[in-house]
Amino acid sequence: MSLQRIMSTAAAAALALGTALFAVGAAQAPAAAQPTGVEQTTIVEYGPFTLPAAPHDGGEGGHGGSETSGIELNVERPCEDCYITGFDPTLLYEDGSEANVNTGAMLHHFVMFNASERDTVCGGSQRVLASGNERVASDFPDGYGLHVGGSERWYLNYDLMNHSHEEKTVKISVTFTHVPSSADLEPLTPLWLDVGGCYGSAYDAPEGTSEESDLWRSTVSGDLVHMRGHLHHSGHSLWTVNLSDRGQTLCHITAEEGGTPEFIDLNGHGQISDMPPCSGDLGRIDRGDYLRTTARYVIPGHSHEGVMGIMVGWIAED
Ligand SMILES: [Cu+2]
Repeated sequence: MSLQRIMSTAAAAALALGTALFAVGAAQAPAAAQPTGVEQTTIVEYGPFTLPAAPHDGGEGGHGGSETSGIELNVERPCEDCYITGFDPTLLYEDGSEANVNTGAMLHHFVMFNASERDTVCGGSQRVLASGNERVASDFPDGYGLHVGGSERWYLNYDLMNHSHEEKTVKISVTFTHVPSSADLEPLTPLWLDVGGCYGSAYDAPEGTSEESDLWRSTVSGDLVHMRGHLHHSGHSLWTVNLSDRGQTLCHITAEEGGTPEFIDLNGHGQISDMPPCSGDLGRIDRGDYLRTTARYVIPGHSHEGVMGIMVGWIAED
């Protein structure tokens, strides 16, 4: 395993801006001011991973890709005794250029686990954050952050694909923003809401329009402030409602496919290029509430094996 922290800098501009905003806030409304400290940006790279050349052409129902998956233990965290305030994942080639499906490489998905905390929904190691090839950035609302302790251990589960006929070497790169623990933010707890339930995220979606749902009875109370989703190719939309609160929609995300040329694969298919997160005051959740998460796929002409529908929320517990 080779991990590399490339950069850890306090951006001068952010420092100046943050200081100015705090000064204004303090002067106008001292009681409501939320000093967040100096926000730092740290890029952490995971890998490199070598992806074998695709074994055959994608033809009749074949994807023609090679798949590389695994687990890396004790991976680097962006900071210690801190709060993560946002993360922006991507996949890069060794030379630092963006690796996407137009040149063969696909970030099928990765999941970061914290072995020192228990997952609220399924038990086991806590699923902290994740992304698929849509590589959407998450920025938590002001005043909230994901707390990272001093000694916790993280590990990474990755699943990468290569559709080109050449071997590719890639690395997962995550740009984190974070502040020290002294910033005293409201800590966020991840809620991994998976239509596959707790025993496996992948399921087979039939031809045409289909929906798959899962129900979770909340074991926590608090304010939900951010949600992001993950679907595979032909995923149409994903949403979570609180059935115990008149079916209130907490977050509804419609996927975009092939929005920019990097997301058109070598077979000419558009892959998911955007899944805009929900952020802000998304709703209140009480212990015992039933949350239902639903994934909709619209697949013309054939079925898809091993698709996913995952909504990850972050809640500020009472
Ligand atoms: Cu996936």
